[in-house]
Amino acid sequence: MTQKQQNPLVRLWQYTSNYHRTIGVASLYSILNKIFDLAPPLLIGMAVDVVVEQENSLLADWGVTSVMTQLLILAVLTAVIWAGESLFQYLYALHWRNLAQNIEHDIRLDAYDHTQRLDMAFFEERSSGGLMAVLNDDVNQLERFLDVGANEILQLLTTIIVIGAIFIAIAPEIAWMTILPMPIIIWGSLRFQKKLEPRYARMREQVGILNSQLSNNLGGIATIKSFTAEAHELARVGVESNEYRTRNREAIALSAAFVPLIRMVIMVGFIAILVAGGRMVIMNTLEVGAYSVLIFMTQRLLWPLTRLGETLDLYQRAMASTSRIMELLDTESHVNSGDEHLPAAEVKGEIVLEDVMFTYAPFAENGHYDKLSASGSPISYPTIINDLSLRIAAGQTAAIVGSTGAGKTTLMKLLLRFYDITEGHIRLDGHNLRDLQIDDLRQAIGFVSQDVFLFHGTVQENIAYGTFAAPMAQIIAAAKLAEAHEFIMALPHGYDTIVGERGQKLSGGQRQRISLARAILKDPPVLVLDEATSSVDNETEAAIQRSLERIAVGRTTIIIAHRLSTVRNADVIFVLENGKLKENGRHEELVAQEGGIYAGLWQVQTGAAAHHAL
Ligand code: DGT
Ligand code: MG
Repeated sequence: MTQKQQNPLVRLWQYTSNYHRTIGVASLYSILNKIFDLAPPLLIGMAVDVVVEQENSLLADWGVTSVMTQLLILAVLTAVIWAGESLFQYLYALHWRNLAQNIEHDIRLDAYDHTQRLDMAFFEERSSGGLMAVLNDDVNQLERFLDVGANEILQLLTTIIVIGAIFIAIAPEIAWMTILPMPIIIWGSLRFQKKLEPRYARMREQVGILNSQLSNNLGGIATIKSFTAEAHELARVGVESNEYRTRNREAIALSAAFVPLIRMVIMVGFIAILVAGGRMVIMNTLEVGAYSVLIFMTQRLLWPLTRLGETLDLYQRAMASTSRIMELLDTESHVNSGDEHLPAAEVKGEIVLEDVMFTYAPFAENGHYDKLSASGSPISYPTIINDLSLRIAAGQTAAIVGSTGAGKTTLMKLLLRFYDITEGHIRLDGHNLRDLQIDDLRQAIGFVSQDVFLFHGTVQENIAYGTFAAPMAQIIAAAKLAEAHEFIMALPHGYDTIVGERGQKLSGGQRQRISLARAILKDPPVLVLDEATSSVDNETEAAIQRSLERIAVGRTTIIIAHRLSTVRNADVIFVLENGKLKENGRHEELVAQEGGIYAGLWQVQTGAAAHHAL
């Protein structure tokens, strides 16, 4: 909590503790480059001094009387200074840019890894577009700042200090004329930036909205096409894009005025020096050479100061980005791993639920979700699993049936600890799930999800996902058991066929079989099949059924299915209704129950009910 309120710059500094040395070195190069960069006006001053004063010049005072030698010294000095400037420019660019890349890389990996370990509930609350904006745009923003912004701030400070010092040394009487506008400019820039900041914030917010809309639309492209909603979607994107343009325009109106205004303020200082300095030269209280230095130096102030707005902007954005990245890194999971180690090889597979209650509550930063709505009325989140107790013995094949929305998938998500139950206990081989190391638990369970997700890549890579190093022979064996081998061989490149994003080049049933093969290859002690054969034809399903009987040997298998023919051979069937366990037993027992839910479903599915109705 306290960390969140911390200054983002401080957070960034702490975060980059590995790089403090490099930052120091890079800063030194930036400062040295600037000092060398500011030397040429001094050289011009000295050159004027040499040609005007000749034998009475400054260099002559130092013992070099010959004008030609004086010029030669200036030439050598110039060469050295320019070479130094170039060298340090190369070095600071090299250091800052590599630093930016390294820090960007670290933060990106850190933020991604932290994010992928956050609770499932977190992802329900946040749009993937919004998370992408942090993981991508904000990380890049930070890189841009480190790449150029940090250097510019350092060099600007160096410029102001060096020029101030030179002015005070050369002509203290009029130095204030240039120095005086400086605080005004900096104060003005900060004010300007403050005004600009909310406009930029509104602009960035709109970018996020626009991004999520675009990615959502691309994801739902088939729906858009089938409803011929292209014009509708274009209009919706148009509205958001137009809003973005408007917000940008508001920011531009202000930001475009910045450089012209700064120039006007500097102009005042410049004219003052021009006139007052010129008067001093005429009155012989100022050398011509010194006068030239003052004039040229004032010029040198202009450019970095006009960039002040941009630099501050870069800084502001980087800090806002840092805040968002740090906020993400500060987000804590509530589903945390236990300590008990239980290797998958030692799991027998007994699953026991005792009085389990569960509610999907929104993800809350502090672990306390809103119990009151904005208007103050209590929010009640529906109970999804209601006082459920059941036992699946090790090695059994259990089935869970029930109407849609009954909580079957939810139960499996609880088994995987995607969410934590609100009351009761779930045990695997007698271990409370909360006590187990989460990776151990998930490694022990093979989960074929209801919504299959395939990664962009080859069929082979998708089957080997999670096992990764599996030999080809095992991959093929798993594919054969999942009735996938045949269709895979018929694909243009067999196992090397690219499945496309989310596996869109395959049919629904093909995707299901690949995800089944993936779970078979994992060879887990507990196998969960959530509607794993809902999209395949009856014949293929029967074939998979036969393989499953072999696969189910020696492991606990949980099958969720609407098609009851799939589950009739299960050792035990649980009938779930609104999160409550209504019936349980073997198929024959349940069918025999007069007026039972299962018996009713069975009748509907086998067509017996149709006859009754007639
Ligand atoms: P199905 O697959 O249609 O046969 O239905 P089930 O039995 O698998 O239902 P399930 O467990 O997916 O959903 C039960 C209830 O929980 C339903 O009212 C929707 C809600 N629900 C499911 N998944 C989530 C989730 O991820 N977040 C929230 N907030 N609610 C969810
Ligand atoms: Mg489900």
